[in-house]
Amino acid sequence: MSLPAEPMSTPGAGSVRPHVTVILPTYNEAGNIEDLIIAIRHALKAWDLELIVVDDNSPDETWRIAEIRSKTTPELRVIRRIGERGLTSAIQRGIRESRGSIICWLDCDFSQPPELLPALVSAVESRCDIAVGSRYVQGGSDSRTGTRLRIWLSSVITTLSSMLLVRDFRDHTSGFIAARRSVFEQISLRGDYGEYFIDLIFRAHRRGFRIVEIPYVCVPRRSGESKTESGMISKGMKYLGTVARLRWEALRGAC
Ligand SMILES: Nc1nc2c(ncn2[C@@H]2O[C@H](COP(=O)(O)OP(=O)(O)O)[C@@H](O)[C@H]2O)c(=O)[nH]1
Ligand SMILES: [Mg+2]
Repeated sequence: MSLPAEPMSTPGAGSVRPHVTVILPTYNEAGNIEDLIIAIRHALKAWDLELIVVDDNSPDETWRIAEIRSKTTPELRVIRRIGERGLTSAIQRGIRESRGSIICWLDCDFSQPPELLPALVSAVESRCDIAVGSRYVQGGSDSRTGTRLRIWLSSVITTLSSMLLVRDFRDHTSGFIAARRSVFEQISLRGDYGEYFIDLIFRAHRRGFRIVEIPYVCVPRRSGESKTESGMISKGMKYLGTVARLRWEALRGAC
């Protein structure tokens, strides 16, 4: 995978390229996107920042709100994908378009607090290659009230991933991350939806990247609806299939 090579620049050092890129994958986040952009800019005001919204032509016109905001926000770019859908490919597109030395992304619904971004970015600057916002290490939790099925599936997937893939890692479906650009020069995201995260963490671990988890409290989304709740069984099966496939690939020495 070819990404433009990028030496680590220092924050605020007048670097030509931004130091930190935050990718915002959106589908029907009209009620959240503007406040989220404001909150991220505020949280990361000490860093040279690039924001990339990747929206899949949302019917609620999230892309339009972001485009209007971009006219007064030079660090914000909006990619509106027409005829293409999918969380994984949206993030991968953002990675491809990014220029930062550190690349981050998070859910665009305020369930993952933008206030944690400085801690994730600082961890990557000082002590690891990948920092993950985690609900399942001490100090973290998930206060969302999902359906029983969702909670059960999530705990099965997390437990199996820790048993079969990366033992000392907990939040295999986090989706809240900051990582060095070099990680994505070696690994491109695979999958359709949240299972890409299980795949990314396992392959990064196998390649020797240092990964740390930083606790956060996941809260209910501020506005709009979850995309995971629809088609939960088929999504859950894909997650479990990913765990099985990675274990199998590892046994064969194929990943
Ligand atoms: N671009 C894009 N973003 C998506 C798609 N599906 C979900 N998202 C975004 O991915 C993030 C996670 O989705 P969300 O509905 O919050 O899932 P949940 O947290 O598991 O309930 C949110 O920012 C969504 O707007 C998609 O097909 N395309
Ligand atoms: Mg969410």
